[in-house]
Amino acid sequence: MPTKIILDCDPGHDDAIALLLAHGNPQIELVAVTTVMGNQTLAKVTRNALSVARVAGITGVPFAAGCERPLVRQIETAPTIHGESGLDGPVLPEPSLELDHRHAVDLIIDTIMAHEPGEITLVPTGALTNIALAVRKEPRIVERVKQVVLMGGGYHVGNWSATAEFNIVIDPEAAHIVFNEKWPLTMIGLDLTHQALATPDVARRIAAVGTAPARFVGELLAFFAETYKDAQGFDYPPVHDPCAVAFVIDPSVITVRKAPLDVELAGTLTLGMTVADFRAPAPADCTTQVAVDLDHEKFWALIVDALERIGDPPQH
Ligand SMILES: [Ca+2]
Repeated sequence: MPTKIILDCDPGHDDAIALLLAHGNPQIELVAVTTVMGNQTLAKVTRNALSVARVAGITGVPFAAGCERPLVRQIETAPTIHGESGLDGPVLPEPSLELDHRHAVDLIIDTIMAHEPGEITLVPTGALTNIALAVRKEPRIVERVKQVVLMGGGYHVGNWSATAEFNIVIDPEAAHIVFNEKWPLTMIGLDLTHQALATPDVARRIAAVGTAPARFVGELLAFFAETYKDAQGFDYPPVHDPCAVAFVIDPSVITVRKAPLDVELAGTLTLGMTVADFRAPAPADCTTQVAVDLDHEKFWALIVDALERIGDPPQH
């Protein structure tokens, strides 16, 4: 039985690859895709999600737009990493799917409540604004989801500040809500995703797939490589978001460590820092864990496999 996931995202180069992986892998059933502002404005990332759906040939999955600003703070986007469109590099096809009429928060709640307890896994790969509001509007979702596997944070590095990661620091109050609910939560942070580097060998293997979606990913990675080199000094770009999907597909791709987690809301140097308490032993009631080590070969093999399975979808 495939695992049913809701992907809550802000595409975003790595979100786009996460969406392709979720669609192409047979162990994942994508039951909803929701968008949140972040890498770019809500309008841009929502359009990007629908464009990627067309590239991937995704049909029959509801897509809904969510929050256009953080809970408390002003919107902050990342054009230095993702460009003006949020998905610069490839030509983005005109979307062919219609957006669901519901707000993302309602689509998330409806989807979780319409399934059996333990059926839905939440995979947030952007700011946690939609998820936080969903929890506040319908608290019963906490006990109904199987687990939350999110890309965000980091237990010893930041990228948007010295100590904080972008998805968390742009809406730290939302992250605080999500990290403090008693659901099983895995934080796939920068400690892990900085191991998911798209090396030249990875680019060659993706190019060898030879399909339109694989070329699309190649163009995303080429743009991402340039901005990551210029803005963050990386030799090869870290491809964050698909790591969360890969963990849902095959937990052996990522080594995890149980630790209580919280989000700093008051620090002048540490706002939005995700603080992991590694003092042993972790308390018996601890429901959170952090990603530590990535199996680089297994991870990229999953991406290549998903692209091979997607093939060249008919365009309509
Ligand atoms: Ca993202």
